[in-house]
Amino acid sequence: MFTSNTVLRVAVQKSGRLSEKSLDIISKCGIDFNKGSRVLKAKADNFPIEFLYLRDDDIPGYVYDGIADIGIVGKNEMDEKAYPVEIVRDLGFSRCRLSIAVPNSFDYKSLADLEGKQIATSYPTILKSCLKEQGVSAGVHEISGSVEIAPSLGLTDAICDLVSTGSTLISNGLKEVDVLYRSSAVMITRKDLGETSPEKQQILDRLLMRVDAVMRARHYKYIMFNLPSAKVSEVGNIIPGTKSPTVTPLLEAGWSSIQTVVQEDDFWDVFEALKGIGAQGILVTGIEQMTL
Ligand code: PRT
Ligand code: ZN
Repeated sequence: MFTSNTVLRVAVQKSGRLSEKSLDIISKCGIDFNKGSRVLKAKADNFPIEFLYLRDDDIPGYVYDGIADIGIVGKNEMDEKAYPVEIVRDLGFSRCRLSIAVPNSFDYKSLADLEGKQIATSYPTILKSCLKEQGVSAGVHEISGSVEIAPSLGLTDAICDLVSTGSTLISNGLKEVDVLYRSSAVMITRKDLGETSPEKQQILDRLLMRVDAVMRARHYKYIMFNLPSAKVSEVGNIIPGTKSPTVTPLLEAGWSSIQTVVQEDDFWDVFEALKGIGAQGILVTGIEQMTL
């Protein structure tokens, strides 16, 4: 289908919290590549893309400079580096928040309580912009790792760090008191990709079509069950948005087999309601890709 030698260069994190899920979404798009050879770059076997394996901090800059055409990175890293790149998709994984945390003994009511105080963070750009927005003047200490130990060392009064479960804060005697910003993994590209290379844009569009199908499928389950045929007309009331489930008569008279998709969030309600109208043999599977 693609006859030219043009390839789309995709920057992904070499090793860390984003790596596995970034490559997983690409795999589910039917793109084959050697997952074992994460040296610096690797070409896909059946799709015109090439991977660059990088530290996440470098991904926004490489995309902006045009060394990579697209990248998968935390939105926090993109906003911290502040390169004018464009988000083409929010991929929704590796969700976390950038929060203010203070020692348990600190009586914190609002950001204004940090006026004149010192805050340690690895995200000075985002923190400074939040402080400025709220009109709070505080000292910002940039630290590249183990931010959570800064208060116990006597270095700062508070920290501003990424939080997902909150257990790191608790084990360091800190409490999360304000969420400044929420993040998830995003796919970014440089703004002029389509103008400078229509061929690369075409590859990206094709990739995005597959990514959308994979992301849509994540929210649905495929469900199969047997039901007394007299109850088939009730399925539409139980499964929202189901216009026409597939209904196949079973050999046993008076019974039908039903196949349809269900939103993951609704699954247990649907399950109970189906049991309630006599459904049997309910089978549920995940869906890899799904188009509208
Ligand atoms: O080596 P490289 O530079 O590529 O990786 P890195 O060590 O800088 O990043 P990495 O792999 O730790 O994180 C990559 C991205 O994952 C981040 O930029 C975020 O977008 C996202 N992410 C999601 C997180 C977390 N959750 C997270 N919990 N990044 C870091 N953390 C850290 C946080 O800094 C704190 O130290 O985990 C600790 C808190 O976790 P909880 O669960 O105890 O709250
Ligand atoms: Zn990093």
